[in-house]
Parts: sequence; C-alpha cells; structure tokens
Amino acid sequence: MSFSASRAVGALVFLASTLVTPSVLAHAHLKQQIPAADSLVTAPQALTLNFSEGIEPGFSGVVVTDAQKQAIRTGTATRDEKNKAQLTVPLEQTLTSGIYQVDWHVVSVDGHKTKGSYHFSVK
Ligand SMILES: [Cu+2]
Repeated sequence: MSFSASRAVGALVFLASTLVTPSVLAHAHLKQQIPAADSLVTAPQALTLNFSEGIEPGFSGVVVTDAQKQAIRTGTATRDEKNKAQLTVPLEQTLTSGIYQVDWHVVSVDGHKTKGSYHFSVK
C-alpha cells in the first residue's frame, strides 16, 4: 500500500471511530406520562412523568395551563424515592372539563436540560 493510500485508510478509520464512539446520550426524554398524552380522563389529582434518565427534582417541573392559558396551581414536583426517572406533580385545584397543556422541563442527572409539552383532556 502506498503512503498516501495508507494515510487515506487511516483517515477513514479515524472518521469511523468518531462516528461510532458513544457520546453523551443520557438526555432525559419523556417516555410516558399519567394522564397519558392526548388522553381523555377524569380530573387527575397529580401528574406523573416518566423519563428515560434520572432527573434532578430541584431543577425540574411542569407548568399546566388550561385552554384560556390560565395556569393551574401545582404543588412541589417530587422525584420518586426508588425511581429517579419519575417525577410527580400534585395539582392543587380540581380540573374542570376541558383541554390542558403540560409544559415540562427537566435537568437530567448528567446536567443536561430538556423540555417539551403535551396535552390531555378532562371529561
Ligand atoms: Cu444528557
């Protein structure tokens, strides 16, 4: 193999190794929630959000708003004692019939921030 060809192969091997090296992928994505996204439920007393990674409860929370963009009073978001990926937020007022938006934000245990939103409806 010529010098330039071996250099080219070396460059390809290097490129391939950087592509497959596992970078930090531990971002907390919302996997599942109760009430479920786009579900129609009786008025819940709390929201439970399950993430793909452990989260830091002190830097994580939700904002719940009704169809008129009015914020719903919520209690302190707490992380489950045994499951660091589960966040529960009590609702301090009874939700009336209608659609609600949940805007969540979390910091995962590796310090990365993620956020998103979903809707559910109350009968
Ligand atoms: Cu991360």
